Amino acid sequence: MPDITATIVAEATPPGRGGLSVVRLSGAKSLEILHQIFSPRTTAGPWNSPRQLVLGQFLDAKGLPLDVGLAVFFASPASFTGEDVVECNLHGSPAVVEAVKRACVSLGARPALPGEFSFRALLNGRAGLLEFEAANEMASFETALQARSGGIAAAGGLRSRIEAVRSKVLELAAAWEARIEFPEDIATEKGTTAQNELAAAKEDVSNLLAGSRASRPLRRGWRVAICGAPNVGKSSLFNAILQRERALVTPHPGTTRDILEETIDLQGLPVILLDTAGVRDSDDPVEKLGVERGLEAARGADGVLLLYSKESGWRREEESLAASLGDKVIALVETKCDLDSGADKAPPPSEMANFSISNLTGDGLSRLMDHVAAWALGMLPQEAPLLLNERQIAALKRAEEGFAEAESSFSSGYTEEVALAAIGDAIRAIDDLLGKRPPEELYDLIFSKFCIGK
Ligand SMILES: Nc1nc2c(ncn2[C@@H]2O[C@H](COP(=O)(O)OP(=O)(O)OP(=O)(O)O)[C@@H](O)[C@H]2O)c(=O)[nH]1
Ligand SMILES: [Mg+2]
Repeated sequence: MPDITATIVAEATPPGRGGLSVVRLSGAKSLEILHQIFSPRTTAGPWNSPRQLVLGQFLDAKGLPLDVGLAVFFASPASFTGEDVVECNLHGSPAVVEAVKRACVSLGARPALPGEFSFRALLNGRAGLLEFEAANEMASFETALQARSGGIAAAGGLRSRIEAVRSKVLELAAAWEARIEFPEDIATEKGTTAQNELAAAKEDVSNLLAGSRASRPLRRGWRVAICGAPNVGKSSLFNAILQRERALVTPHPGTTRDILEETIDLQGLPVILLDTAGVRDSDDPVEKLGVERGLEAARGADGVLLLYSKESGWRREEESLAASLGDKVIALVETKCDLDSGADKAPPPSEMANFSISNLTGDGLSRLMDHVAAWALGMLPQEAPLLLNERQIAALKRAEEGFAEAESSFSSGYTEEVALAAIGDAIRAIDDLLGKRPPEELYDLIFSKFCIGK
C-alpha cells in the first residue's frame, strides 16, 4: 500500500500531444508547491476562492518560465481525493508536462502510483469502490450506451441495490441470532417471513447477474459477419459501412481471403463487422482455407448478414448457405440494386427480413443499419442494461450461492445456525463487492491495476 501522507503528482490526461494536458497534485503540500511553480497574472490572492481557474505562468524549480496556462485549487475536503488538490492546465506537450512534474518532485511531491488518486478518494469517503471502478473502466468504453450502462451513474444504481439487499439480510441474520439465543421468547414465530426475505434477496442478486449476462454483448460488441457467395459485394458493403476503402474490392470472384474485422459505433452500440471470403467450392487451397475460416467466423458471430446480388438472384448457393447458418442470419441483403436484373431471377424466402441495397449509390444502407441496430438492442435486457466486471460478477455469484445454500438448509430442516453460516458467506461476498475490506488489500487487488493519474 502506498504511503498516503505524501503529496503526489501525476498527469491526469493521457500521454502525448493534445490541446491540453493536466498535471494533478494531491496532498498537504499541494498549494505550497503551486505557489512556487506558478506565478498568477493577477496578484490579488486568487487562492482565497478555491475552484476558480487562475491564469498565469508555470515555472520550473529555478523559476524559469515553462508555459502559460491555468491553475485551479480545490481545498480539502471538497476535492476529488478529499485532500488539497491542485490541477495545472498546460498546453498539451509531453515536454512541458515532464518539466512541471519534475519541478513538483523537486519541491517535495512524489510521483503518484497507479490509481493512487482514486485510492485516496476512496479512503476519504469521496465515493464507493464501485464508482471508482466504473470511472476507471469508462476509459475503455467506445459508445455512449456503454458509458451509461457501465459508468459512474450505473455504479451508483448497482451500489444502492446491493446495499438494500445487504441491510435487509443483516436485519434478518440479527433476528435469527436473537432467536437462537432466546428461543423461548420468540419460539412461536415462524420462519416463513424470513424465508421469503431470503428468497427475495437471492432473487435480487440473481436478477443483477442475469441482467449483466444479457448485457455482455454491450461490453464486447456484437459480432456481425458479412457472408455470401463470391462477388456479391461483401467487401463493398464492409467499406460502405466503414466509409473508407478498408477491404480490397475487385471484379474477380474470390478476392477476399482473410477475415477483416472493424468495430463501429452503431447508434451507440459497439458492433464488430467481419468481412469474409465468398463461399464456393474451390480447388485453390488458399481460397479453400479462406472459405472455411469465413464460415467458422460466421457461425461464431452473433449475427450474419447474408448477401446475394440482384444480378444473379437467389440461387442454390444462397439456399444452402442460409440453411447452414440457420438462425444466425439477421437479414438477407440483395446488393447491386442499382443494376437491372435482366431475366427473371428467383426471389429469396419471403419470411426473412429482406433488404435491397446498392453499395455504389448507398441506397438502402441506412435502413439496413437501422435493422442491425434494432436487432442488437433487442438482445439487451428490457430494463437498463448493466455492465459488471469479472470481479463484481464473481462476488455476486458467491452471494447468490450463499443465499441458495441458506435457503436449502432451511427447507431441508437444518438448524438456523447452518443457515446463518451460509448467509454470513453471502454477506462477506457482498462486502467484498462493495469494497468493505482493509485498505491495503483494496489497493493491491484493485487500484494498483488502474492507470497512473487516475
Ligand atoms: N453496381 C454495383 N456493383 C457492385 C455493388 N457492390 C459491389 N459491386 C461490384 O461487385 C464486384 C465485387 O465486389 P466485392 O465487394 O469485391 O465483392 P465480394 O463479395 O467481397 O467478393 P469476394 O471477396 O470475391 O467474395 C466489384 O466489382 C464491385 O465494384 C453494388 O451495389 N452495385
Ligand atoms: Mg470481398
